[in-house]
Parts: sequence; C-alpha cells; structure tokens
Amino acid sequence: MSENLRLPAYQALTKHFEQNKQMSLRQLFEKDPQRFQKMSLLLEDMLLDFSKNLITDETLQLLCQWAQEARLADKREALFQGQKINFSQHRAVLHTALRNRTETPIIVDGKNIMPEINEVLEKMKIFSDLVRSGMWKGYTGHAIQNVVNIGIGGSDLGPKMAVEALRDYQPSSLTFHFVSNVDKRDLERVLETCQPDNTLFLIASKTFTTQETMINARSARKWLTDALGEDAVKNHFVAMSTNIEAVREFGIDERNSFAFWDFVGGRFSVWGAVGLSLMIAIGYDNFIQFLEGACEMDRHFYREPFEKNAPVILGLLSLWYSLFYKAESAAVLPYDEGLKYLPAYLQQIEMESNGKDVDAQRQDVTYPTGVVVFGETGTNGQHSFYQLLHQGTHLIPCDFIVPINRIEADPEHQLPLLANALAQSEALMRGKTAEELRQEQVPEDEIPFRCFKGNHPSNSILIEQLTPKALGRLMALYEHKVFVVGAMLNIDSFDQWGVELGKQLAKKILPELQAGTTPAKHDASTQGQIDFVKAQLR
Ligand code: G6Q
Repeated sequence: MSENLRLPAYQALTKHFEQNKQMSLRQLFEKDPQRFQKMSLLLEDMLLDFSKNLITDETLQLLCQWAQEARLADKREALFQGQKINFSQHRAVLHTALRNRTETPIIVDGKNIMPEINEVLEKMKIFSDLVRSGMWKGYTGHAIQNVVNIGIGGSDLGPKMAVEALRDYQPSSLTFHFVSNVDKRDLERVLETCQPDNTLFLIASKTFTTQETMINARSARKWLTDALGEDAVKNHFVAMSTNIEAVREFGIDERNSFAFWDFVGGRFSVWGAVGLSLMIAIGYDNFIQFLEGACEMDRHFYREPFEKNAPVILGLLSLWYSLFYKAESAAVLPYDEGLKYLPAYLQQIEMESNGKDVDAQRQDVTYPTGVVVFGETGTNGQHSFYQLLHQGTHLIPCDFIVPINRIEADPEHQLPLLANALAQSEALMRGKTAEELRQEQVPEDEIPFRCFKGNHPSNSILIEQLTPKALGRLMALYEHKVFVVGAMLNIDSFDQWGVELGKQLAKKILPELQAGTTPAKHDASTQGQIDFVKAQLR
C-alpha cells in the first residue's frame, strides 16, 4: 500500500467516509445556506462550483490535511522547479515553462531554458504572421488556404481541441484540418477538400518516428509532389519536433522546423511548437493570451492554500470518489459545441497520465489509479447516456463545463443551452421523490420507474466566455488536477509505457502481413486472426 494511504489523515478520512457515506446532498444544502459560497471559487471570470459534491466541510478539511501530510506542496515545488519527476524516463516535466510569461528563469541541467523557448515562440510568430497575412506563398505563388496538422495523440488532441474551441477567433481565409489515424480515409477525407497549391502541412511529432504520422506525412508529401514536384516541399511542409535530424531526412528545411524538448510531454505540448496550428488559427496575440490564461492557473496552483486551490480541490475530489466510493469513471460534459473534442483531450490527459499499475517505488499498486473518462457535448449527451447518470447504478462524478457568452450568440439557442446545463446538475443532485411524483398525479404503478434517487455529484465550471485566455486557464486547471491525483497516488503521471507495447507488436505483425516473411510466434488467437486476414487480403 502506498505510504500516502497509511497517513493519519487518510485513516481519518476512512473513518469519516464510513460515518458519512449516506449523506444527502439535498439535506446538506437545506442545512447550510452558505454551502455554495463556501464550496465555490471565483478565478477571474471562471466560477468553479464544487458544492454539489458528496462532501461536508469536514471532508474537505480532511482531504486538504491528507494532501498536507502527503507533502503535496513539495511535489508541486518539484514540478515547477524542473526536478526529474518523470522518474521512469528521468525527465523534468516543464510544459509550465512554455507558458511562463514572467521574467523568472527556469533551469534544467544547469541551464536557463527560457531564452530557447522564447526564440521558438518568436519563430512561430513570424511564420504564423506570414501565413495569416497571405505572404507565405505556396510553390506556385498562391496564398495558403488550408492548414493540415498531421500528428497523433498528444501531437493532435490538444491543438485539434483548441482550434475547434476558438473557431470564433479565426480568419475566414483559412481552413484547419487534423489528420491522425493511419487509416487512409482520415487523410483522404481532408485532401478531397484541399488543393496542393494552397495547402500547408504541419507535421507534428515529438519523436518524428511515430508510424501513423510518418505514413500520413509521406502520403501527403506524395500527393503534393505528384502535383507540384519535389521542389514544392519547402513551401508546403513544416515540422514541429524534438528530432531535427529526422526532420531534415524527411526533406523539411531546418528553417521551417519548430523545436521543443524532452521536458515537454506529448500530451502537454500544445503550449509550444505543437500549438503552431493554433497560433496560425488565432494569431500570435491571442496565442499569448492562451498562454497567459494557463500561466495564471499555474500561479494559482502554485500559491493558493489547498482549500482555495482549484486544481487541488478537483484532484482531491476525484480521489475521494475513486478511493472511497470506488467510482471507476468520470464524465466531462461541455455545454459548447466548440468544446466537442474536450472529452477526447481530457481522456488522454487523465487516462494516459494516471492509468498506472506501479508506484514510485516500483511496487505494484494496491489501489485504483485513474478513472475512465468519457463525455459528450450537452445537449447531445442528454439524449443518449445521461439516462445512466440519472437512474443507473454507478456513481459517476460529472464535470459540467459551461461557457456563458459567445461572440454573436443567438439567445434563441444560447439560453436553452445554458438552461439545460444548469438543470442537469440540479436534477442529478436533487433527483425526484415518490412524494413529488404523487403531487404531480403520476399513476402509482409508474412511480418506481419515474423516481430519481438524485445525490449524484458534479462540479460546474462556468466561464464568462470561452476566450483564448479562458481556454488556457481551463486546460491548465485539468493538467494540474491530474498532477495532484498522480502525486497523491504516488505514481508517475508523465510517462506512457502502456502506449509502447502496442506500437512494438504492430511493428512485428506488419511484415507478417506483407508476403514472404517468416511468422513470429503468437498465441493461437492472434495467429488465427493473422491467418484469416492474410487469406482475405486482396
Ligand atoms: C503523449 C504521448 C503520445 C504521443 C503520441 C505521438 O503524451 O506521448 O500521445 O504524443 O504517441 O508521439 P509523437 O509526437 O512522438 O509522434
């Protein structure tokens, strides 16, 4: 068992849970008129309301005490100071440096990394200004109209989510596309809508060896050179990578490549070079606002006491449900179509970071780590899986994410959207009793089916408007929440060895599908499938 689960505050939490697990949210609200005031935080124009959680004042106090005893503050210090807290890869974790908008130097291996970071940012500015203004010309002299980001995982999900979220800030002269899957349909679907002479490809890959990305990049290159010739590559391809050697080998000019570093994990890389598509989309100034928002959240996380610290509270609540209530999943429910990729993005941030079965001491963990994250935009989700949230038997904590205003919102649409968001968290919390149904004259034999037990916990994050700054703040909030969970569970939140095994095995099977190679040894099922595929392949 992790030493954090042996701490006195954890023991106290265990006892507290046993005594209070039947608590009723309705009653807690009735008893304490100050509950909302006490259990919400205002961060600039973002309201985090965590009052609809299955907690009392004492729960919160014990959770924060547990974080103190587990020396969460020291771990946070280690993160910001660039200590090698990704211990399985012996790496610092410094995506926070990419958005460091202060003058403070950040030292890695004895060297201040800020000048290099700012240099890349400046290079991105020059390039994105050229593309946005139409001064960056394709090979035949056309301005760029289509920007295609080719990357997968962390080199796709962050920029894709943010570009979609900030669509209102983009010029109409540019269209943005994201290609990630090695399934050729993904690339074809995009290329069908593009012309070679006005299309710019951004190849985003930290390693520049990822199979899917390299195959897609090569096919895109062929599509371009078949139309315009080899010489056109320099006008139509740029790279974002830590592997300059491989970028050069691919034929991309070093002047058109944007660097980042090992201390930036893939899923945290949107704040630097991998965010190039976003910078082109929203412009340098807005991109800086995006960084500012995240930097503000970094400061908040670094400075605020635990009981007023949004990422700490979200992280501790998540642990409260997974360790005590044995919740195995969590729902992300954004009420903004622009945030349609947020659940997928958070799925990676949460599940790739904290789905680990070994702790920092290299021992198998004996407690649950990570939760299954899923979600869908409101109101679509309401008409599909919310049924299970309301009347199913699982405890699934929900996060409602609700931007209030948008540029040129139509109240005919916006107000019903907002009303639905507010109503759902209320309904999940309150439920509906048999007595209330009787008052509505519901037939007695239908009452059991139409009762809602309620008491379902949720957080609501209300945002004045989804500006670049607000989005940066929101993303950094979740990044730090995930850090808190990993730190408290004593696991490495920053590696992803689980992704590697599949990659290795796929490389082994590929030559077996190509004719004439000697098969490796497989289990009977895998071998049976390989044989079937080979027999069917045309
Ligand atoms: C993220 C992971 C992973 C990674 C992809 C793409 O933290 O490391 O999702 O981003 O596997 O890797 P490359 O950027 O190296 O192509």
